[in-house]
Amino acid sequence: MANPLYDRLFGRHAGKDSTFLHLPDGTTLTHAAFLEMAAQFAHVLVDQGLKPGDRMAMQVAKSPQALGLYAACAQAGVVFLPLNTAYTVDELTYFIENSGSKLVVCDPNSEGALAPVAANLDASMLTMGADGAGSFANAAANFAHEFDTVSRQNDDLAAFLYTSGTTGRSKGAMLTQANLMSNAETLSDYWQFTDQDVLLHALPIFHTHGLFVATNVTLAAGGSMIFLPGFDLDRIIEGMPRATTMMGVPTFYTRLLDDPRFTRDLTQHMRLFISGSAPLLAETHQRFEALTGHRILERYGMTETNMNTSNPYNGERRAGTVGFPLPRVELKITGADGNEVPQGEIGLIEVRGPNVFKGYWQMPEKTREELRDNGFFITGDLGVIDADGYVSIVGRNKDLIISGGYNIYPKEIELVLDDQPSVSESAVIGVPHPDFGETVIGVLVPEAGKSPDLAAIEQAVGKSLARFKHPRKLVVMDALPRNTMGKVQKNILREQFKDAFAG
Ligand code: MLC
Ligand code: AMP
Repeated sequence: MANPLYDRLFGRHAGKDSTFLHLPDGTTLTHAAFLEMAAQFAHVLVDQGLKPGDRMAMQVAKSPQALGLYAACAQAGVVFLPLNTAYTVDELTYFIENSGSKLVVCDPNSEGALAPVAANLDASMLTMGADGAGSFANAAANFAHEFDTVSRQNDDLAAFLYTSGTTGRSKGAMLTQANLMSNAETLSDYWQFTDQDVLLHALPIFHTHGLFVATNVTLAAGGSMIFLPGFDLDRIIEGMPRATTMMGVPTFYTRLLDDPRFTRDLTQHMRLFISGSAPLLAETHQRFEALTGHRILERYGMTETNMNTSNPYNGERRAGTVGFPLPRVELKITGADGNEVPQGEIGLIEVRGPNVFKGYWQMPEKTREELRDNGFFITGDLGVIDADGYVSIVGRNKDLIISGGYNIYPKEIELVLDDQPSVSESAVIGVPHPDFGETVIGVLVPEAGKSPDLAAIEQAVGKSLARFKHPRKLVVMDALPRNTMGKVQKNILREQFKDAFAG
C-alpha cells in the first residue's frame, strides 16, 4: 500500500518527537502529535462517508487543526479543497456545488448561514473554530491515533484550488499527488531546506503559496514552522530571531521595511527570504538589501502549476526577474501563433512539467483553451528571457488584478456592478497601491438620466463578493473609452486613475 503524498510528506515523520509547529502561545506541536491528530481526523472523514476521490471543502481560520485536515485528507485519499476565509455565502455556495463536496468544514460562526446551503447540496457539515474546537474535533476525540493510510497513485487527485477566470466563473484546478510532490521536493532541494530550518509562516493556508510552497517544502525537509494565524507585524518581528527563513507576498516586505523595528540585527539569524505571488518591485528588493544585507529570492508560480521558476540560491538573485525554470520544468515564450519567439522577445509564458495540473474540474473546454495537447500550459503571463536565461514577467495577457497577493478577476466584479439599478455598464481596473501593489477601481456608466446610488452599490457588492475584491473607489463616467472594434480600452482608464492611491 502506498500513498506518495502522505508517505513522503507526512508519514515519514510518524512517531518523531521533533518540533513541527511553534505556536503563538509559546507551545509547540511535535510531528508525532500532529500526525496522531491527523489520523483521528482521517477517521472522521471515513465516518462521514467520504471515499477516496471525494471532496472536502474547508473554510476555517488558520490553525494547526486546519492544517491537520489537509494531512487527514491526504491520508484518507480525500481531495482537499481549502477556501479563502473572506468568501461570502454566495461565493461559497458556488464552490461547494461546483466541486460536489461531500463534507463542508466551516467556522461555528458561519454554521447558521451555511447549513441550508450544505443541506440543499446534500453535503454534511462540521465546524472548526479558530482554536480548532468544534464538532469536527468532538467527533475526532474518540477515534484512534492511527489510521490505515489509503493507497493512492501519483496521478490521483490530491487537492482542488479554485481560481477565478476572465469570464467571472471560478474554475477548480485539479492538482494530483505528483504535482504537489514534485514541486515540494524540487523546491526543498533548490532552496536548500533542511530539518534545521524554521520557517516563519504568516501566509494563509488556503492558497498555493502558504499551503503547497511553504508547508510542503517544510514537510519535505523535516523542518519546523513558526505558525502564525495571519500577517501580524508584531508577531513576525518577535518571531524572526528564532526563524531561518520566511516566505511572503511583496506586501509583507514593504510593510516590514516601513517598520522601524525591522533592522539588520533582527534578520541576522535568517538565511533566506522568498517572495512571490505578485511582482516584487526592484526598488523593494534594493531597499531590503540595503537595510538587511539579504537579497530576497523571487520565484514565480500559479495555482495551476505550483512553482515554475526561481532565482538561484547560490548564484545572482536578479531584482525584477523571477529567475530560471526549475529543474524538470520547461518554459518557453510564444507568440500569437503559438510558436516560440526568438530569445529576448516578449511573448506568452508557457510551461510544462510534473508540476502542471490535470485540468479544470468539469470544464473540458476551459482546460483545452489553456492546456495544450503537448502538455504545455498557457499561463496568460507575458514574459521575456534575457541572454543569461533569467525570466522576467512584463505583463499579463489576462484581465487580472493582484492585490496583496490575492487574484481578482475584473469580470466577476463587473457582473455584479452591471446588475445594479441605474447602472448601464461598468469597467473594473487595477491601479497602483502603496500597500497592496494594485487595488481595484470600479468605473460606472449610468443609464440615461439616472444617477446610481453608490452606497447601495457598495452594500450589494459586500453581500456578493469577498472584501478583498471590493472596489476601493467607485467612479461615475458618461461613457467608457472604446476602440474602433468597440472594446473597452482599460489601458486608458488605468492611465487616467493611476495616481488615485499614490502614497
Ligand atoms: C486584506 N484586505 C485586502 C487584502 N487583504 N484587500 C485587498 N487585497 C488584499 N490582499 C482587506 C481587509 O479585509 C481589510 O478590509 C483591509 O483590506 C485592510 O486589511 P489589513 O488588516 O491591512 O490586511 P491584512 O489582514 O494585514 O492582509 C493583508 C495581507 C493578506 C497582504 C497580509 O492579504 C495576505 O496574507 N495576502 C497573501 C495572499 C496569498 O497568500 N497569496 C498567494 C496566492 S497563491 P477593511 O474591511 O478593513 O477595509 C499564488 C501563486 C504563487 O498567487 O505564485 O504564489
Ligand atoms: P494565482 O492564480 O493566484 O495562483 O496567481 C498566479 C499569478 O500570480 C501568475 O499567473 C502571475 O501573474 C502572478 N505571479 C506569481 N508570482 C509572481 C511573481 N514573482 N512576479 C509577478 N507575478 C507573479
